Amino acid sequence: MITNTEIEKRGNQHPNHIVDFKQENRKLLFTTQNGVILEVSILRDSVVRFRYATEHVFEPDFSYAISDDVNTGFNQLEVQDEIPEYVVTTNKIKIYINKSNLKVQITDLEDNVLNEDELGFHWEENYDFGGNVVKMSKICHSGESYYGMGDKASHTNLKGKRLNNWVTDSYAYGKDQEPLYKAIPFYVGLKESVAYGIFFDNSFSTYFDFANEKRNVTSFWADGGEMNYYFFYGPKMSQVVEAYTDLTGVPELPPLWALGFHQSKWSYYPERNVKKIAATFRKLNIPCDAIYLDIDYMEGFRCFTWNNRYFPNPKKMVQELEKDGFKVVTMIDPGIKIDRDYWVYQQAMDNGFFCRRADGPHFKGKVWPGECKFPDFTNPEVREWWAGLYKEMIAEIGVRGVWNDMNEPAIMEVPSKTANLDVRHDYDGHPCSHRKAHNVYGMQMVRATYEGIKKYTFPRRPFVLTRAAYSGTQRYCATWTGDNVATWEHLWIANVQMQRMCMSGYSFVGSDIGGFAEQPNGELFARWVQLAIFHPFCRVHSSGDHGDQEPWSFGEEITNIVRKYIELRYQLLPYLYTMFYKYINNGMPMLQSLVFYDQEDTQTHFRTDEFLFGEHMLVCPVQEPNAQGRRMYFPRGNWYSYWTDEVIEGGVERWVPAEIYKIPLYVKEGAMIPKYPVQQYVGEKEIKELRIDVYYKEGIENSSVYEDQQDGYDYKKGRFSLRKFRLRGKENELIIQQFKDGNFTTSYNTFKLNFHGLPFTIGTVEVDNEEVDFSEIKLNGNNSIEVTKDFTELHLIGK
Ligand code: NBV
Repeated sequence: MITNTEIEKRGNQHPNHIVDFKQENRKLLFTTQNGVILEVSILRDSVVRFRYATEHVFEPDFSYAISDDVNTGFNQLEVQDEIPEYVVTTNKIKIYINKSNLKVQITDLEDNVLNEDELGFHWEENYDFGGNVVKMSKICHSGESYYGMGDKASHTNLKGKRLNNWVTDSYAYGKDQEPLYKAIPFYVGLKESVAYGIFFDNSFSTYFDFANEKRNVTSFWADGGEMNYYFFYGPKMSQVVEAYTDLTGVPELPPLWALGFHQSKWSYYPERNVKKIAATFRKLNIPCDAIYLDIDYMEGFRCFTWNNRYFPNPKKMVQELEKDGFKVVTMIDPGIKIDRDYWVYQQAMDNGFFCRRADGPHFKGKVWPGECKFPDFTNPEVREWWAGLYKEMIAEIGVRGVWNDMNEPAIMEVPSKTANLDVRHDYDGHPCSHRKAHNVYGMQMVRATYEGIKKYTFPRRPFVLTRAAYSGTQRYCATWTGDNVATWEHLWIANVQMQRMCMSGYSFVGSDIGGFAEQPNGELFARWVQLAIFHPFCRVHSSGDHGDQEPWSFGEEITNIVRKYIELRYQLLPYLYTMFYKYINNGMPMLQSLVFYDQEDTQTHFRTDEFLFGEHMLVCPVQEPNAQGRRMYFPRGNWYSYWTDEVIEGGVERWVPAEIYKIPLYVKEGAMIPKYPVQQYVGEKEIKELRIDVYYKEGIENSSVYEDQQDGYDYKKGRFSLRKFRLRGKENELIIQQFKDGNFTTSYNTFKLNFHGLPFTIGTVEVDNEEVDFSEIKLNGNNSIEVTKDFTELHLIGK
């Protein structure tokens, strides 16, 4: 990688003084004497886009990252022409633009600096490829911290790191290895506990230096394209992440089964083996919703074909598995085997759908089937064709989900591991080379896949999984973190990657549980499951060239532990589904790093291990062998031990017990945690009663439960049930108010409320202001009651 200092030596150019200013509604255009134009667009009072042109010319404005449903609108926009700068004021921030050098400083309304240019925008002509290397440098203040950036396998706080976004097949990657599978050029800065964010929307290879090369400078640059970034002001991290998530979009609700436990391996075949695995889950009563077919189900690795020897009747197999509660998910890769007798190859050839090299011939690369050609998924016509290819697999055979692998694209036997940089792409009508399209190639493939699955699985909801991703890919699919390794270090990596992805707007994410490469021992496998049941996507996957990696592969003790945790995930499904609902409706990440949870407590700024699962559960995985416990930090507030109900006052680091069967797990006081009974798969049982664990608090706390049909789109027509609870505890009383929305009728009529930590003995219970008989509500000491789901106010009064 070239260093900043080297870059600076090589003929950097900088904007000089402003000679012209124009305002076009929400766009402000500042032109310098040497031909730089800075376009400042106000999207919201706290969201501003900065875009720079050189030689007076902007590129056509086009991005794959930005969602169609971005919220825009602001309350104020004023521009003052002062000396020595222009001052742009919104309802939330001020932007100072220096007239002599175009440098930008952003402050809050009290003039506290949020972010300021060091050199600011500068560029270097790229004589090899044309265009510019575009650069931005910002001042890094002492005590400033950085978070986000997708799947980086580094400490949660990125200060001191240099990172590269170039989507890469990174088999058996290690801690701090760069680059990895995703390109998410978005970070959250935290300066004096005030948060802002920067999203550098540029699909070329991008680099970020967080005070690595120079202690007081944070910079980012790209191999080409435009300096085009969005600035988000908090002051809370949650506001920054919400705004980024709003800009780049969210998925629709997944079918609930997609949040169950999934089992995968490279590869389960023939059919007999697939069925044996499925039957063992049921025999051992270990819940499971999906089983995956890796590349070996295909005929000679040809996508959209089946190997008839291994799978003589896929439709029948899929149906039988489905009856037993298993959904089948199949793999599809981008490489299409060069084979004149293969219909997919023929169609792509006939229609000119394959990518070409600069001088005209098709781009060829070796992957599993041997030599392949690669569809140009950045062409909308190609995407439509690709979506159509799924018809048979989904609509006829009944496969319920698809995972797109190798979509970086990964190419074998070449040092770059990917397509040649001169390969041409349509880029939705903005023709370019692979240098620009590489980071979005996988995203556009999985987008096409998503369109196909969505269409053919209708009226049910699609489930799609991708390995490669650029910002915005979260709109289409879940993702996993690629080929990890069965080591304790990778358990640590999985934990930070999930938190980081959630902070980067991409919550539907999981790791290969137990590790993809190499073989975990039982202890590592159990510890991994204990962590991963708290990850939004929960799947065991392994490379299969070593021992087995099913829940029962490590002896009875481990099987029992693993079963217990998978059961816990199934009990927590309504809580998890509600987390998903909040993610897509409020941009709330499903997992929260401690710094996100409480940015004002500086103790949290460098924590990596502990995280919040949803709003109310605190998890801290055990990440080393032979542990009987570990030290963990409790954020401020009071926390109940999930296992013993002991209450711990936060703001301290403590040693907590964590024998092999126990992960440190705590519940925030005041929380109401909804639970379903254990099921072997989603929908196995009709839910007759919703259990809610109520954790007493003196004071107020809000909780909610979102439910619907668990699949299909009726929820969009109002057939959902959203219950919001407001708990208010006093010394001798507990009041729970319920606010309902939506017109979905749940299958149960009652709640079973289990009380934790009630400080008084229940003397009277009132439902909607009327005292009820204890037999009616089945009062069980101080532990539980059963009440109608329709109450608006429940009142417990102590004796
Ligand atoms: O298709 C085989 C594997 C797959 O199991 C894994 O999950 C992917 O990340 N695939 C990579 C290709 C081979 C990797 C060595």
